[in-house]
Amino acid sequence: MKRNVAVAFAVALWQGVAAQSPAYGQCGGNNWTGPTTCVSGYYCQFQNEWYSQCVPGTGSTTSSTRTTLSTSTTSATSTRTSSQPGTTSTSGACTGTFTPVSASSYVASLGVGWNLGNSLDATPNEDSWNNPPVVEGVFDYVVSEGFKTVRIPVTYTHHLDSESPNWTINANWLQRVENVIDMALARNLYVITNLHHDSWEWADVTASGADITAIQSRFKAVWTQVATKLRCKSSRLSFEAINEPPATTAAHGALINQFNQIFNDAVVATGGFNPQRVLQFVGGGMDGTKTTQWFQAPSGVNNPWALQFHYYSPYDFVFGAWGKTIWGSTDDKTTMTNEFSIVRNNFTNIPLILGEFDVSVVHTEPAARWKWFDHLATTIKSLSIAPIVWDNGLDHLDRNTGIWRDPVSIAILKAALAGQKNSLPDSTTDASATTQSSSAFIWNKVGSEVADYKLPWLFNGNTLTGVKTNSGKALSSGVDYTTASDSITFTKSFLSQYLGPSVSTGSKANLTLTFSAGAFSNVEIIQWNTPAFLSTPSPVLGQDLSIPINYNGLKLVAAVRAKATDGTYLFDDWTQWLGPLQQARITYNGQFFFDGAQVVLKDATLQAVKSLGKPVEFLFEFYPRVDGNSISYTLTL
Ligand SMILES: *[C@@H]1O[C@H](CO)[C@@H](O)[C@H](O)[C@H]1NC(C)=O
Ligand SMILES: *[C@@H]1O[C@H](CO)[C@@H](O)[C@H](O)[C@H]1NC(C)=O
Ligand SMILES: *[C@@H]1O[C@H](CO)[C@@H](O)[C@H](O)[C@H]1NC(C)=O
Ligand SMILES: CC(=O)N[C@H]1CO[C@H](CO)[C@@H](O)[C@@H]1O
Repeated sequence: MKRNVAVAFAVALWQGVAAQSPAYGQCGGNNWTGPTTCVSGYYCQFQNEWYSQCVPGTGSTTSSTRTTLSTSTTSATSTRTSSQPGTTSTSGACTGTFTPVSASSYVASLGVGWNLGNSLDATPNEDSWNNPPVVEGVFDYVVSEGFKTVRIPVTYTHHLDSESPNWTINANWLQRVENVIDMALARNLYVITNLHHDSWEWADVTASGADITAIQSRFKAVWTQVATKLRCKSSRLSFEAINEPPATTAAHGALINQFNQIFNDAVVATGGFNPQRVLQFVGGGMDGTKTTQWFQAPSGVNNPWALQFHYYSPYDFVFGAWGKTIWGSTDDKTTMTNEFSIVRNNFTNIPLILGEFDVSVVHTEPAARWKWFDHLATTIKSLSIAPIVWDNGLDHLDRNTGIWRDPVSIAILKAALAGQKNSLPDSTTDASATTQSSSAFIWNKVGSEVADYKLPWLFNGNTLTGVKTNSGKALSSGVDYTTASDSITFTKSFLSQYLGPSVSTGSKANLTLTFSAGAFSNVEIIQWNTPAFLSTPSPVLGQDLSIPINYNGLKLVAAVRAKATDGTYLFDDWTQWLGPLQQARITYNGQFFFDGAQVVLKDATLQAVKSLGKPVEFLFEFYPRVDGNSISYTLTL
């Protein structure tokens, strides 16, 4: 949501003041020659000997002498009711301790990190999207899974008491943010917090007519309040300027560099422990390419600082576009290695944090996904980049139950960061393939006799040390399975407990495989048949079309092909140049999605069928991705 009218008004006011300092402006400090009083509604608050600032309220104006500081500090400290560390008085020094740390040692301590995504950053409220309100227990789940760091993104836009000119953040919201950060700090986690969707809600420098001066003064006002609230927290807390600020040109990139400068100056000016806190700067867009092209560090920075960037590449695999369900060829790996090396080589001496990356368990094939996580983890480990996995609440931690939905990916990250090699199920990597295999599954089709089942395996120097079923039974090597240098074979006698020509369809067992080093892995045993639609509802333009389905096996759609009966592609004609598994395939989320009970064609897809003016055949394809494991649905609108 844009508020261009309001911010324009803020600028007019800003420029109109001369004798008094503006909202959040400086009003005192050593060698300060400017105004020492504030505009109406603000008072001049002592921050440190170099800086006093106009903050909202009617508190008595504090003189900027050392003597006043000592007095007010003492009285504030003595009247504090709790001894909780890291609290602050409005005008005084901090209680608690702060252990200064260099940015490189900070980054080296982060271990594997997790994002509390779609919570405090959700809009308008914490529970408006897909997650329950944050409770302490969430951080216990995070600690017990082995994470050392949480990134807590926060959107402030919808939590203001007043907008222009003072942008006062609601006190309850600021308190809520502090409380959640305290939950994590109390568990000795490293914590990173930021301004999150503010980046596109009001701080978008690419928006037409964007008033840059107004955006920047608001950015300063918001950071000043956040940093003031958190200025006494331990050195485990780090501030990140802003999440993924939109930028499409070098000029935008230069503006984001100014944001970093404003952020640095505003945070330092709040005093407390903030002039020593680790700060994280960002480049326009925050992806590796734009960051290397445009990022320039702010000047006069005395704080330790790191550079944060994000990675969601390749787009088609990560976001389920155009039938890209495989990953892990030599080319795929080389591309990823190069993308990270370019960032590292542009910033040889700068501590780097990968603040977001992820491939979703919701729509990707596990063997391909695990290869992606493993190559990412080993690459960034070799480049000393700290990883913080994105989690919107649907991908990794179920925040209600504490269940990690893809524990293998997390184990892969942790083991690779610890310098171990991971053993992985092999899978198809050739982009010209016509079928896709995956050793993350043992399949048996209804009607087929069970036989020994060989899974090609990438041991990566490790040996298989044990296999257990999800009911806890240990398998017997040589009886239930045998291993070779590049494969594991499960025997017919073992598999016959679960599978057979007339066994009902569905997931029958999960096997946990452990190795001499590295992460554990998982093989799911599935009896399958071609899925079937339970009904074929009539499409209604203006609505998504949901088709109930019996998956008859794994509840995962691999891809959807959309072609008119005369061969015309519904979308993206150029996909004819891709491999046979990708031609005419449409894109997850924007054009279709699915859950355990239905597949859904988005309204945008129905509209495209209508404007094409021809019957379109949708071919829904499933795993195993072999000929015939698909169902067709033809739509005329
Ligand atoms: C913020 O500005 C508005 C509009 O000028 C004003 O009504 C309000 O009292 C101000 N709030 C504070 C806390 O200064
Ligand atoms: C820096 O990044 C650019 C891409 O933005 C890349 O072309 C260049 O090779 C990188 N420099 C180094 C030393 O890797
Ligand atoms: C195996 O694990 C998958 C993924 O967590 C789950 O959906 C499935 O129900 C499990 N199968 C069994 C038999 O527990
Ligand atoms: C940069 C500058 O002018 N610094 C002066 C600030 O004021 C002190 C006295 O309070 C001087 O000693 C500095 O030279």
